[in-house]
Amino acid sequence: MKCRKCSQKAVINMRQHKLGLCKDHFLEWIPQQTQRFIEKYRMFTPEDNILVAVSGGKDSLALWDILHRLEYKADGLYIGLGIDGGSGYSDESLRCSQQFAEVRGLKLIVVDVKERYGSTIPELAQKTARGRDKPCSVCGLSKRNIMNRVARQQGYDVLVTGHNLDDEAAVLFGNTLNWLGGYLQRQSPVLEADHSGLVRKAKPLCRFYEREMAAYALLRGIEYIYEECPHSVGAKSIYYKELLNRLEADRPGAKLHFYLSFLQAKENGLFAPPEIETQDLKSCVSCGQPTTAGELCSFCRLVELDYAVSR
Ligand code: Q46
Ligand code: ZN
Ligand code: ZN
Repeated sequence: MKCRKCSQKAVINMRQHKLGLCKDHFLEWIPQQTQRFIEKYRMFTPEDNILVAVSGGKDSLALWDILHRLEYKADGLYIGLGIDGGSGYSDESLRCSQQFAEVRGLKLIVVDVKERYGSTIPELAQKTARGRDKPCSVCGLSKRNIMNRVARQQGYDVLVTGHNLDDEAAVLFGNTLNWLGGYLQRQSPVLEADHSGLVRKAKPLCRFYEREMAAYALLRGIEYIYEECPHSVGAKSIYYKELLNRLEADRPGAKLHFYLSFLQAKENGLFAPPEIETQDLKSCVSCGQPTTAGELCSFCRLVELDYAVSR
């Protein structure tokens, strides 16, 4: 297969676009497309201060690299979860993130959950009924709270994450299987801050396939952590990704079509407003982020509980 632009040997064939590209043209195409998505969904502008949520994986580091190449003002935020899993997962992901930032002279903010809140994510999860078997819900809740807090406190205009099309299509699939109206309503390439405690969020890679991001990271020589978090084993999202990959193998472009036609349907008003009206939300007395019940949000309740236990 030849590159469509220069007829040299293609390094990637993107069947959904019927497009093959050589290394140089592929590495040019990705930032061009990203810029197109940033503008199309009005994610941010060159004046904005951007905070990139960095995990040390290929997607978040590729995203930071692309934004840097596009000359956006983008700092990184790494959250140390304290997950070891026998392989030192968190240590290795921190090392990849720090090395990436150092080589490019970029600013990386590091928040270590144990240092800041007294317990690692697996330890916090042990203190809740639903987190005992799997720490993912506690982990997700904690990451969201910390990302918002850092972005707001340090004056960032937007928080960006490296979710790719495979991630978005798998979430969409799960939400559709269960017809979760509120979640479907909120799933979007850009999410406005609809509460004073929140920061606006954007996903500039949401239209790239995972394999395109892997190819980009590899061809750019980005050193990232290959291993997935040990707690992701058996996650529903992985099962949904496998199902969608089977569909994609038979019908190239099916995943992209699923996601884009969802966005279109939403624009056409298919989904009802969120189940929880934002005016019903209160502000957490501790961190200021939205909460539906009580004075403290779920995250602050969790870490308060932890302080109480460790005192
Ligand atoms: S990091 Fe955290 Fe994921 Fe690991 S514990 Fe679960 S949620 S799987 S993105
Ligand atoms: Zn070429
Ligand atoms: Zn709170």
